[in-house]
This record gives sequence, structure tokens and C-alpha cells, in this order.
Amino acid sequence: MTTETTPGPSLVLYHAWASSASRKVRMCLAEKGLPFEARVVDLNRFEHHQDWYKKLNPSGIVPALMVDGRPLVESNFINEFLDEAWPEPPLMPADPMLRHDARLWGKYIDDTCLPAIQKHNWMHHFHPMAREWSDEELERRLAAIPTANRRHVWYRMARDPYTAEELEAALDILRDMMDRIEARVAATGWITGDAYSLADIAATPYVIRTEELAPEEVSPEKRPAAAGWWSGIKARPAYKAAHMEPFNEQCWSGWTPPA
Ligand SMILES: N[C@@H](CCC(=O)N[C@@H](CS)C(=O)NCC(=O)O)C(=O)O
Repeated sequence: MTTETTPGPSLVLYHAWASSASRKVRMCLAEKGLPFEARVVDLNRFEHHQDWYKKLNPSGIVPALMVDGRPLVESNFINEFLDEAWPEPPLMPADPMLRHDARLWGKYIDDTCLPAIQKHNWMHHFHPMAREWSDEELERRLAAIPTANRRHVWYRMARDPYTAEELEAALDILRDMMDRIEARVAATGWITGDAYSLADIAATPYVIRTEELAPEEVSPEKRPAAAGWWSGIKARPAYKAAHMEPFNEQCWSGWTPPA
């Protein structure tokens, strides 16, 4: 007797190991137990600005998830797709009001916390490289970037780096994120409603970087409920499987973490 199994769709994730948006998708894939092929997009070599990649993600940013050869972009939407296509275990609340809340949280993380983290990450990682560019190289690099927003950020890395005040203001945004997490998890144990969800996944990479940049903000002395929630997140098998290695010199390059 032969047993036939229907193969699922092929999943190929174009990502960078230390990109927060990529980490969100890896965490969701791991929670669902979905096998996927991971292809690193080398941000140091500007692979994300090359034409072949912009065909997958027209914004020229990571991640992009290929599902049977069709590209999906935007980490919040990719994760909702995964939850709809593979409903077990459910990662969105059943209640429509809470679903709205989870989506709003994902948008807040993306609109507000991502630009704050980005300031610190890029000053650490891209500014030392970009400040060396000649005017010609800068012009060439900017011409390959499809969105005005990211052209502006790259211009700032090259010629007008963030000031100490801007970096402190960005940290304040992350402190406020931790206050919001504290209030939510003190009330129900999780960010949205009373169960682990995509809202917790959306916050995870930003708490990782907050802990690296300002460990006291994630301490039990300062925010006991958030600290307890955070220990639980880090203990999840999916967290380990998603490879949340520390932000380091190679993390946006072709480097791959140890298995
Ligand atoms: N809203 C997007 C944000 C993606 C994003 O900003 N990706 C960053 C890494 S976390 C990136 O590709 N940065 C390189 C660049 O902008 O040049 C998502 O959630 O997918």
C-alpha cells in the first residue's frame, strides 16, 4: 500500500537575518511549522535595489515571500496570509474587534517603531559605509531606490547623519512601545486579547533591538508584566527556530547564522 501526501505550496523567503520585518515572517513560519527555503538578500551589496529583486518587491525592501512562485510583500500582510492559508495554530483572534486591534498594533509597529529602530540600526551599520561614497556613487545608489522615503533615509546616511537628539527621540519611541506593551500584557497577558497572536510576533523584533540598545527598558524592575511576557516569548521554540541572533557587523550581509 502506498500513502500519498499532497505537497503544500513551495515557500521561498527572500530576507535578511537581522531585518526586523524578516524576523516577523520567520517567527510566523516557525509558529506554523512551515518548511521554507531561506534566500538571503545581501543588503550590504544592495541586492534589494537590483532589478531582479524589485520585480519581487517593488519597494526594494525585505522581506518577500514567494508562494508557488508568486511574491507576497509587507510582513504584516504576509503573516496574515500565512494565518489564513494555514489556520493552525490560529495566530489572529476570532473576535472581529480584537482582529482590528491586532491589525492596528501591526500598523503602529510598522509606522512608528520601525523608523525608530531604523535610525539606530542604520547609523550603526550603513552610515559608516555610505559616508564614504563620492557624489557620483551616491547619485547612482539613490537612482536605484524605488521609494522617496528610502531615498531620503539613504541620503541622510551618506550626507546628513542622524543627530544625538534624533537618536534619543527614537529611543523615546521605543520606551513608549514598552509602556504600551506593559499596559497590555498586565491586563490580559498578551498584546491583543488573551492569547498569543500576530500582534506579539509584530512586536518581538522591536523588543529584541530595544533590549540590545537599552536593556533597562526590558527589565522586570522597570516593567514587570512586559518582562514576564518577554521571557515567555524568548522561550518559545519558534523564537529559537527563527534565528534571532544578535545584531552584529555581518547581519545584513550574506552571513548566515549557525544552524
Ligand atoms: N513595511 C515593510 C518594512 C520592510 C523594511 O523596512 N525592511 C528593511 C529591513 S527591516 C529593509 O529592507 N531595509 C533596506 C532599505 O530600506 O534599503 C514590511 O513590514 O515588510
